[in-house]
Amino acid sequence: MDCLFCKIAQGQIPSNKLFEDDKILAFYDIDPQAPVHFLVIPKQHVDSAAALGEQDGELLAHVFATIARLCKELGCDNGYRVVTNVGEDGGQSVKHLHFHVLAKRSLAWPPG
Ligand code: IU
Repeated sequence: MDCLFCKIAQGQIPSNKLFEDDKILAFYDIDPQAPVHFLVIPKQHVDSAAALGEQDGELLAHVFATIARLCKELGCDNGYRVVTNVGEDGGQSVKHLHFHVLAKRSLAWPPG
């Protein structure tokens, strides 16, 4: 499968890494929308959040615990936003599940 984020996860394409283990990778977004903007992806390919099931609970807990830890380490003490876009209307451009983490500015709601 020709998937950009699979290649990033496998180290075939370089990224600005924040954290990785055998299950997930966190790296800075190349087009940051906030002073802190990183992505967290599962290393194993998942198309989007629409493909997640009950069996993925442990992975998701690990993703969110890692996000909380990284945000603490980065000093995002005033809060942060976690977003995952799904499909065309959701604004998903890369078809590999990823969680955006945005912080260090006040974020508007609702999104555009
Ligand atoms: P989206 O939710 O699928 O639209 O988000 C994809 C993100 O991936 C977007 O914020 C891009 O800037 C980011 N990105 C990246 O970090 N590195 C890349 O090589 C590519 C996209 I292509």
